[in-house]
Formats: sequence, structure tokens, C-alpha cells
Amino acid sequence: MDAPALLISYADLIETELKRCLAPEPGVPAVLCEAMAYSACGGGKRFRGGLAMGACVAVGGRAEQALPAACALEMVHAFSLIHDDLPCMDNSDLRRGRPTCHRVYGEALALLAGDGLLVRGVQILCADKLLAPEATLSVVRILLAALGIGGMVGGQVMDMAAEHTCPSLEELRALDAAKTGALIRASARIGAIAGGGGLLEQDALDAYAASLGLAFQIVDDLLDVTGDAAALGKPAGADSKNGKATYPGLLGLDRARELADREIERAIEQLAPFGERGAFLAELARYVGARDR
Ligand code: GRG
Repeated sequence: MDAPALLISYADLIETELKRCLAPEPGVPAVLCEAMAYSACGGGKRFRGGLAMGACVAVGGRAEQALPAACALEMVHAFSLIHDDLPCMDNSDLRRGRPTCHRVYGEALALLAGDGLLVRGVQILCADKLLAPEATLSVVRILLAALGIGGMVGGQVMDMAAEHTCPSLEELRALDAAKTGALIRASARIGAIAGGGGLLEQDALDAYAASLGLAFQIVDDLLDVTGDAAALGKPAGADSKNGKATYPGLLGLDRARELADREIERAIEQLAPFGERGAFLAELARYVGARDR
């Protein structure tokens, strides 16, 4: 199977497994299960989960070995999107072409559905029987570090503080490295651990993902200016409406594009030690540069 077809097949595997993990459960309020499944299933590129599976393959594992981790990553990602969309954050009405979780279920339930997805994601990692106990401890630590105050939570606070200001490029990179990049890097490292990769391989994939994460965010910012709302599944122009600091805002469209392309090349260079086993990840990096949603 070629890399684009693999990307779709990984996304399908993740989607099926997410639905299974988030089916209604006895003793759990049905509406809570429904709200969690609403946000985690049915849409999304499965970029973080696919990245974990690709990293697993790059170090010589089978993609399925990273499937539980991929689901955990997509659940915590969905959690972050629910919270990011809330009225007290970005106040968004649309996500993945559908009303946001709080628009359908109300703010209080959306908040709790997000909390439920976070905890369920960590539980899935803890219950992953394919991982040795030390590996479980490592992946949980890596995930929590990526989500915590030095990662996504801290990054979101920096993002809020930077609204209607003009940060330097260095400050913007630090903000995005925490808000978006940390989970992307964690996805690559966790996938590599699931595949039994050693520290050197993990570090190479971490360097790949650091560049990839930066490119991903730059392209995200570019799509907010130039993208099509139907493809994006949400209105374009939200960043400027919310006074967000972005790469096109700071550098202009052309220089931002150049920076994204450079980071994609850098990411691909990191894959040299993996030879043919890194082909999917190289394709994933090209996809990040070319994506329209
Ligand atoms: C999640 C620990 C935690 C706390 C909440 C709200 C918040 C703090 C952080 C927000 C982080 C965030 C939503 C960053 C934006 C990242 C981003 C570019 C999301 C879009 O990801 P895609 O394009 O979305 O992969 P799909 O829909 O394809 O999955």
C-alpha cells in the first residue's frame, strides 16, 4: 500500500477503535458517552494517531501495536478541541463541519465530556497490554508532560496572553511548541516506544516531529487566512477575529509558507536513518504541507 492509502487505512482503524472504546457503558450516563463519542469520532484527520502508528512502523513495529496509543492520543486531542471551542476560550460554533460539543450538549456537559476523554485516554494507555510496565510508565509520563503546564495547558495560557499583541517570532514559536507541538512530539515518541524503538530512534523521531509540529501550526495559520470554510469544517478568519498571534500575521503569507516548507524538509531529513520504513512519515510531512483542512 502506498503512503496516502496507508494514511487513510490508519485513520479508518483509529475511527473503528475509537467507536468501540467510546460505546455506551452500563452505569455511565448515556448522554455523557454520547457527547464524548460525538467529539472524538466522526471526523478529524487522525494526524496524531497516524503519526504514532507511522513512528511505530519506522522503528520496525507493526502499526497495530500503536493503535491503543493512537486512540488515546486522539481522545486527548478531542478533549483539547472541546475545551478550546468553549465560550470562555475561542467561542467556536463549528468544528469538523458540525456544531461544537457545547453547542449540542451545553457548556457544562461539554466540559465534562472533555474531562472524560482525557481520563479515558490515559486509562487506555495504562491498560495497553502490548506495552511492558516500564514502557507504560514512560508513555503516560510523556503524554502528561505534553498536556501539562509545560505543554498544552501552558501553551494555551501563552496563546491567550498573546492575543492582540505582536510577539516576536521566537515567542510565537515557543507558544506553538507548547500549545500544538508538544502533543505532536509526544505522538511520535509514544509511537516509537510502542514499536520497541530505542532512545536514539525516539530522539530522531522527536526531532522529526518538532519540525513537523511547527510546520503543522504554520499551515494551520495559513489555512485560517487562505483556506476554504467548507474544507476546513469551520469558518476561516477566526484567528484575526480573535486577535490571535499567527505566522502570516507576523511574517506575511509568503514568508510563513517558506518557513513551513523549510520545516517540512527538515522533518524529512530526520528520517534518513529509517530508510524505507520512514516512507510513510515522509509522506505524512508532505501531506502537512499540502493539506487543505
Ligand atoms: C487539553 C490539557 C488540555 C487543556 C486545555 C484548550 C487548551 C487547554 C488547549 C488548546 C490546544 C489546542 C486546541 C491547540 C490547537 C491545535 C490544533 C492546530 C488543532 C487542530 O488540529 P487538527 O487540524 O484537527 O489535527 P482535526 O479535526 O483534524 O483532528
